[in-house]
Amino acid sequence: MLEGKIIKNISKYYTVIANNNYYVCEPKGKFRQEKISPFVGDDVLFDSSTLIIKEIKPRKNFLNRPRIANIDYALIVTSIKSPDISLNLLDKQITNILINNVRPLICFTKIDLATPKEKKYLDKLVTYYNHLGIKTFNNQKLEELISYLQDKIVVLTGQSGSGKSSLINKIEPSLQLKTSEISKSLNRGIHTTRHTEIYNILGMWLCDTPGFSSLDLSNYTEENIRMSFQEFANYSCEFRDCKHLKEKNCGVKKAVLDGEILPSRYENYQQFLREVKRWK
Ligand SMILES: Nc1nc2c(ncn2[C@@H]2O[C@H](COP(=O)(O)OP(=O)(O)O)[C@@H](O)[C@H]2O)c(=O)[nH]1
Ligand SMILES: [Mg+2]
Ligand SMILES: [Zn+2]
Repeated sequence: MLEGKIIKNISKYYTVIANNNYYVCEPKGKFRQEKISPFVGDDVLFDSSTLIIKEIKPRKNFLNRPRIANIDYALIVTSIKSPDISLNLLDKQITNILINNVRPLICFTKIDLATPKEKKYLDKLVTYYNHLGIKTFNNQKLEELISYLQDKIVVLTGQSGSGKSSLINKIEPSLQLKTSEISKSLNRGIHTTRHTEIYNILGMWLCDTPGFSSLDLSNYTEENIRMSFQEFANYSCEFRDCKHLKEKNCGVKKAVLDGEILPSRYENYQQFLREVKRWK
């Protein structure tokens, strides 16, 4: 038996790296009966002669969208234009990532396509999210990103067409990952990347994933959502269990009016709560 890490998955085949060798394995049949499936990032025990994965080691953390386990950071790749920035999707990803005990980072892309006005707006966002404790980068100055991510396992997430594969190509051009132009009529990306794979480049473990256009929060609780809006904890409300909705003397609502909390953050919070409630 060998121990290794899954770095790639295409249908039922999992590529495991162990002692610098690659093994293309399949999971044992029993996993299927038990409704367990290995994730890219899983540390596994496998039989190197039959190439069957026998055991999945306990996970430090995992995400279901994209599917990945044992990661240090999730880098949310967000384009300013084409596709246009969606603060709703950005906040939703942050919420999803934080609830699953993964640390979010943001990498803004396509700043070259932004108008001066849009760049100003971006500066405001950068300041806000940095203040929140979420480090932000852009794909123009990659040195900063590369030094921050040394020895880390990082999954790239974000909608199709936001520039995930292009970012990895920029760091390691020899990979030549497939990228594609976004659809002009839909202003949306095409699902070019079809599988999840971790690349070991320049001292980082970067995981490219297929994009997605929607993310479902329905498995979470109202409390999960509330905790994921970490800046809200800086304000005090009259009621200790204030949901910051219709309550009187709510510090969060006051902070929104005072311009301390971004209106988009508060709107997204309300929307995510509605999404969670709808299914309860
Ligand atoms: N102008 C501009 N285009 C970019 C940038 N980053 C990526 N692209 C383009 O955006 C399209 C989608 O990129 P891709 O990497 O396939 O996105 P993915 O779906 O997130 O992997 C491609 O045509 C890229 O060339 C950028 O910073 N500026
Ligand atoms: Mg891609
Ligand atoms: Zn409140």
